[in-house]
Amino acid sequence: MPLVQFLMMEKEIFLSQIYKEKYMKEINVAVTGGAGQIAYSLLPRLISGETFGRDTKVNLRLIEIPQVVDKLQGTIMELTDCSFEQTGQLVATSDIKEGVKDADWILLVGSIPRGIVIDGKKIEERSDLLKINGGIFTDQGAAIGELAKSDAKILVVGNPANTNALIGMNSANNSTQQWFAMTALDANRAKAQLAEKAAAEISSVKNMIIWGNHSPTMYPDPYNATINGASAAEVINDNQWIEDSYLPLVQQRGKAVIDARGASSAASAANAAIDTVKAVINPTKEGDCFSAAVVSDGSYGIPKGLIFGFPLRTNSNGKIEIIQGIELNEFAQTKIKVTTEELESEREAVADLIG
Ligand code: NAX
Repeated sequence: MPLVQFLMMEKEIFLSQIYKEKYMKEINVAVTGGAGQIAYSLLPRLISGETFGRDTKVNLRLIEIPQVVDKLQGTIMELTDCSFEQTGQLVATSDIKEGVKDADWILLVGSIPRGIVIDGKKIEERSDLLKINGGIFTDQGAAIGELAKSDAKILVVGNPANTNALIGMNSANNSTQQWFAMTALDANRAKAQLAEKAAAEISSVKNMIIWGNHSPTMYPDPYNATINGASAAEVINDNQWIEDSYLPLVQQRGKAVIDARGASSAASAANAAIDTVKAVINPTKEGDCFSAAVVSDGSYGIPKGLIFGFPLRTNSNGKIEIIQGIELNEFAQTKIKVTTEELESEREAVADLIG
């Protein structure tokens, strides 16, 4: 290589290093379940500049259970080999306190799946699952409340996501931090079905609201979703399809993916987590909303304190608001009642964990 070209390259590397050190913001992001399949798709996108911006260096803490934590060294090698300019420190730990200390964002992806055998018993019942994961989320919540930043944002992906978030938030007991449970995958699935049925571009589907629980009782609202500005249900004009095909398809999509792939949704789940983070940190465009479950303040008659899927927007000051004034027809009200009752019964099942 000619000397001049070599010197120019060296100069560029030197300048980009100076730029990085001088001007880049730095944030700390913690992810539990770091060795799991969702994390494998999620982690590179958190440190590539795509999610938090090209001017933000991301220090990533990967948290796993002690039996698995060594595997994270392989993940760290791969993340290092991506060679992203936005990558800061990469740490693997099984100590939740070390992981969440001074964290700006915490993605709680890890949880115990249905069907696992614990002490000779196969965990199938939702109530058992709630209790087992509840134990995890009390400890994680307490560590977050005490050690993460006062304006930390916490996104719960691990199922049962809403009630795990409820337990974590109550344990954290830190009112300036903000907890979310993920329903963006449900929203993306619903948008895709509506666009396909209407033979419309996916970009024309807006205002997709997932009401309630991230479970088969969720209500992916086709009346308030819009296609090119008009109600999706009106554009599609086929109530039978909405009731008999669309709703069950979206509500049962997770199971359909498992049946087809032999494993649960991972790339699309990771994508939805990235979508949620971006939606929280960037102002929401006029006429649109994003979907996530947050603590109910009583809006739409939902009992206070439940972690419930609402239509949300991020305002220009970065504040997250529940969008008010959405019309709910009788059909919607019946569906929302079912998912509310399910969340209330989940809250009842973990009453001893939320004080
Ligand atoms: P995997 O089983 O591949 O990975 C989970 C990882 O979490 C494992 O490596 C496990 O060791 C780790 N883990 C368990 N307990 C932990 C703890 N206390 N601290 C730290 N790590 C812990 O599952 P994956 O496919 O990645 O799914 C993760 C979770 O996402 C599951 O609960 C799954 O049900 C849930 N999902 C939630 C979705 C949503 O829309 N909210 C959709 C996709 C997914 O089903």
